[in-house]
Amino acid sequence: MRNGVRGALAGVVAAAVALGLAEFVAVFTGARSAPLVAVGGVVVDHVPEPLKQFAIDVFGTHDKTALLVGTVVLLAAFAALIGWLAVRNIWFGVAGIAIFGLVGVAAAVTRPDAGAGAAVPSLLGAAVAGLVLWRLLAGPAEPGDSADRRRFLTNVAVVAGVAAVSGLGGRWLATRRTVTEARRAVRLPVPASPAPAVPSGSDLSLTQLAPYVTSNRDFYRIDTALVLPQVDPASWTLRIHGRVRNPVTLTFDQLLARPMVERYVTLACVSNEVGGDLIGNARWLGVPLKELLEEAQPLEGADQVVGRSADGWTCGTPTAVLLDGRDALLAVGMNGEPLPIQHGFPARMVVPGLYGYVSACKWITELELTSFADFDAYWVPRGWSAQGPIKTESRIDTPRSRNNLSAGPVTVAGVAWAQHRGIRKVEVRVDGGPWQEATLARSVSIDTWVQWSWRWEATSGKHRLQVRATDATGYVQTEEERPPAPDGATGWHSVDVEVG
Ligand SMILES: Nc1nc2c(c(=O)[nH]1)N[C@H]1C(S)=C(S)[C@@H](COP(=O)(O)O)O[C@H]1N2
Ligand SMILES: [Mo]
Repeated sequence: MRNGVRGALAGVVAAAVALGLAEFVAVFTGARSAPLVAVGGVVVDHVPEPLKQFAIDVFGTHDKTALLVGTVVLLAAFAALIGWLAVRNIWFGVAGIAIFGLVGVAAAVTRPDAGAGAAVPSLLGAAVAGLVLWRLLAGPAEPGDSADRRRFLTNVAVVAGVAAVSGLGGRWLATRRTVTEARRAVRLPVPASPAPAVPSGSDLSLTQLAPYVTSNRDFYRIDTALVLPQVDPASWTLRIHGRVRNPVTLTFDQLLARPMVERYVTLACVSNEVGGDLIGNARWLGVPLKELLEEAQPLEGADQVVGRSADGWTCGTPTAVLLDGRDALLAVGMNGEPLPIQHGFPARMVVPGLYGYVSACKWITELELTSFADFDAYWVPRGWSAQGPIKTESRIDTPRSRNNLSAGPVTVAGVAWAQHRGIRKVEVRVDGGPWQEATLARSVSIDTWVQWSWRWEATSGKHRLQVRATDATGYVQTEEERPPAPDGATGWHSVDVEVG
């Protein structure tokens, strides 16, 4: 075996065992202290906006998996290079590993929620990797010495085995230490104010049309968390503090003991492109944020409520919006279940009419009253607006461009939304012709989206279908095409179809 190949192989297994052991140790020091997750977290927090949007566009909600896989591939390449250099001089190898170890340590200890042991996984991983590299490459290889070669490959296999066992073992232990059991044990109270019944006819039940109520399983997920925060309701508290007369701290039991409100609210992501699916409608159970804030008594000038999560993410919501009487909730239930872990268990905010990035804090642990002048929430320094009211939008769900259509009647249908204003009208046009009014289905309230449908007498050939909505304030959805940043995409959704 050539010395270069030998070095590269040694480098890769040394890196693998470092990551595997770190993964295992991180079960005890916190999932976000594992070097991959810590470095990935730093990348997520600092990646330039266009690159982030690109990742969301290409990988959708798999953007995080793509980041982790990409990091592993890059790391393997660097590890091979370090091993290759180490053959020339072992100190190159040691120095290379030390640098990677320090990067891991630096990332882990600077994460917002870093615990005392955050440096341990990277330190231990780097130490073992250094030792492994040194042992594997100790002594010059004899060209053509097959016993030596066999010994080397055996050692490589053993190290790879240790890497796999510790890494997979760590993963397995981590999945056993989730709050899944604690979540299952939660008994949600019966709402003092139940959600209105979904009127019949709200859901047209068409195959390609998004159902009126989105199931928890199908509900979109957007957040910066590379590993899901596991927040134990037994030790959870919500602290309402900052510019308040009367700071309040609530335990989960105290929260559940309060009278609860249940409401349908459609949540939407500001990153949603025109025609995109980062939107969903669920039945949320929770305590009105207005009541909690009024107990805390915001002081004069506290015009922003900052929601802060267990993993240090923040959003900033206008205090006035939370007090204006809309059904803004500190939610604990989603569609009749405790919040799924990925949707914020044990508690999150839900505010009708505002994009999620300014209002929907998951895994929430704090509400801090401050002002917009004094504090920028997570996405604001990254180029997004401090204010994020949801824009009036509409989408065509059926037909889709790949459908085989034949001439004659075709049902065109979709959803439209303008949360907390309500939808007054939806119109469709074909090939830039006159706008034709669609039929609106019923909906529970102005805080949810609404389905619409329109019967089209399709003629053969290629056609362009377009939709626009008018909200209850009379505002007509703009044709102007704008990207999601800084405060939500605009433009009309178009679908090009071919009728046979
Ligand atoms: N802790 C935390 N909460 C968060 C986010 C986040 O990154 N971290 N993202 C927000 C954004 S941008 C959106 S659109 C909604 C999405 O909520 P969902 O994942 O339950 O659909 O969560 C919001 N709450
Ligand atoms: Mo979002």
